[in-house]
Amino acid sequence: MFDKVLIANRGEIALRILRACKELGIATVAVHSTADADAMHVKLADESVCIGPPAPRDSYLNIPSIIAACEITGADAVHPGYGFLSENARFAEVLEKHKIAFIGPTSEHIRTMGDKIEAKRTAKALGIPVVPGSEGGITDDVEAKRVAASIGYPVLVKAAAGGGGRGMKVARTEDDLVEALQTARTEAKAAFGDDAVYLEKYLEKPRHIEIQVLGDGKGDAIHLVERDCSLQRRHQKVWEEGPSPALNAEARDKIGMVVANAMKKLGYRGAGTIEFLYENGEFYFIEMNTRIQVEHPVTEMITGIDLVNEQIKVAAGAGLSVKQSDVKVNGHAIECRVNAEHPATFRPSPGLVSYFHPPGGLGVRVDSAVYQGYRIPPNYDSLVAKLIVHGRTRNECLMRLRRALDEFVVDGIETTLPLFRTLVRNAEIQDGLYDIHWLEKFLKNGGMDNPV
Ligand code: MV4
Repeated sequence: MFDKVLIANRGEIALRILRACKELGIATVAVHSTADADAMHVKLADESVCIGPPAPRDSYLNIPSIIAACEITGADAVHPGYGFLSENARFAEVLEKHKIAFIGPTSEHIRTMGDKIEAKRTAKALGIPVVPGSEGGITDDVEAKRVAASIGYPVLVKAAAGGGGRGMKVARTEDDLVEALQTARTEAKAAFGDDAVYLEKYLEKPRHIEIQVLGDGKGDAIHLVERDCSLQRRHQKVWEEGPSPALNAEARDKIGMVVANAMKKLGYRGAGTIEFLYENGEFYFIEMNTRIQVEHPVTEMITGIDLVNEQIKVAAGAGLSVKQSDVKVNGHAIECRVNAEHPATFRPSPGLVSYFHPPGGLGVRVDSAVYQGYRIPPNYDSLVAKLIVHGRTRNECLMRLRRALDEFVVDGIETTLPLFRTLVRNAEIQDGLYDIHWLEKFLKNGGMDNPV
């Protein structure tokens, strides 16, 4: 097992990783920017190193500074958390060269899944169902028209280097298509420095369902069922839950086994998420994330498995401590991402948290690095806390969530708590009847005109 882990992240995920290390008896090193000198992850770690100024590119994304922090402190492994360097293949490679373990998959698997065309080709070869579309990239308009005609309109032009919805264009007719290809290429070139695009059948009203996996890197892998992350705004997840209200046990087991078998064949190591669009009873692979995700506690609450603990164990070569038959769905969990933002306009609201009273009680988990008197810096994402609630049934979970939201007090800044108090009382949400467009339509139609 590792002696000392450096956590190349900040905020609640840095705390989450610290806690897993402490339970394994591993010493911890925090790194921080000058804006984060007072941050909770710095206070809770055994040691800390300042790695640069507030701008992420100069600190949390600065590979030489992080390697130097490892050398100075003698850390033998790095956990990247999510965001920042978590899916940077070069970072994983540089660590490998310095004989420092990267708590994540191989740089090769990160690189493959980072290219959406390569990822889709790989998924298909592994037996995972994919969205009908072009075999690889599209280089000319004639080829695009031929593919679009064969899969049928509407089609979606996507950037190979994309993700997070950037560089996507819908085409409903052949005339649209030529324009969509042009704009998608231009946008992709500007945003990612890569103008490669591909074509897919456009799914009109899917749900976003993702499957959690764990692999030992030696050919064993398991799935930990799904999370439904359909409630998003501008490609930012807002509310995640598991299991999905749209699946029955049979559909869950079927797709879960397909994914687990694919990860075995790939020899995948660590935690990963296979993202699908789900429409009319069919799953369509869109992307794979090769990191621990923000919403991982949903899975932890319904399976009782500590995902970060498993990530550390497999990175140390100790294998997984759970088998597929150990994975059972117990009840229901919902996560709300409470952000420092106006609940209707989503304008960021950093600043001093003058009062902070998180909820508690049975089935309530709050993952947060915020404390009363803490000043949320304007330089990073606006996550204040993840409120994760568990219940024996979805209904019990909803009732408990309503209670927990009413208990939660954050003063001094605006938060999205009123949005969640409104959502938890909404009939369609209560019935689980929502797709990826539900939240944006709700907001556009004045859903937050009278917040709770
Ligand atoms: C799609 C799609 C419809 N059809 N692909 C958006 C981000 C990227 N991860 C994939 N995305 C989508 N891909 C096909 N073939 C609709 C979306 C999409 C979406 C997906 C998941 C969650 C929210 C979304 C919001 C808008 C569009």
